[in-house]
Amino acid sequence: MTITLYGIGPSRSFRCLWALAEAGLEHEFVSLDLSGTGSNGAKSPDYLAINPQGKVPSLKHDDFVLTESAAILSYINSISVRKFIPEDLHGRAKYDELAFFVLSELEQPLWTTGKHKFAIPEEHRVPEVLATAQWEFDKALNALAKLVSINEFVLGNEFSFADILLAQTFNWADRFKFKVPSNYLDYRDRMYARDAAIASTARYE
Ligand SMILES: N[C@@H](CCC(=O)N[C@@H](CS)C(=O)NCC(=O)O)C(=O)O
Repeated sequence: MTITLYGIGPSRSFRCLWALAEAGLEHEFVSLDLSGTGSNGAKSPDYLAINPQGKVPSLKHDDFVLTESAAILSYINSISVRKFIPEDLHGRAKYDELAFFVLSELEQPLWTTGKHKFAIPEEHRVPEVLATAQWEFDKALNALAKLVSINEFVLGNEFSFADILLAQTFNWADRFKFKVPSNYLDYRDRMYARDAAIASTARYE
């Protein structure tokens, strides 16, 4: 069984690196250049055959290829002996709810900022949209506070992959200089102090 994760530094691919480390699954990490078209370029023909959008992360498990960070976390959980996503009906549903919320609501203002600052071609960037991003992020934070209360972990009393999704997104917001409440940053710090997170950070630093 060979697992390869394609990604780049502290991007969404960190979610998957971290999850692989929590699960103790051996893997190779291939660091890509996001705009490159040559070898190790995310826009090279070889990589586009794996991920037609030329995005990261992508996971290859023998011949099986999977994209989308949250789907990759679910897959890692499925092949891991230890489980990191609740298995009971309502626990799993609450995990999905939070995962979809992070991807469709919380991270969107961050991604909008990234796209309009550097990720999309200059002629398509709209600087005016940046001022709206913090407002949208605050709105999502208010919704998050109604959805879950974060104690030691975000779902119940155990670490789950929901903690990876949420802590990595808070970290992303902090790196992008968004205002993040201090209790959420404390939670991010606690999660990033886990052995698996520290070991995964060391993979790209
Ligand atoms: N929904 C995807 C988003 C993937 C994504 O947009 N990744 C960014 C890096 S974090 C990327 O590859 N950007 C390069 C590009 O848009 O060309 C996921 O969660 O995996």
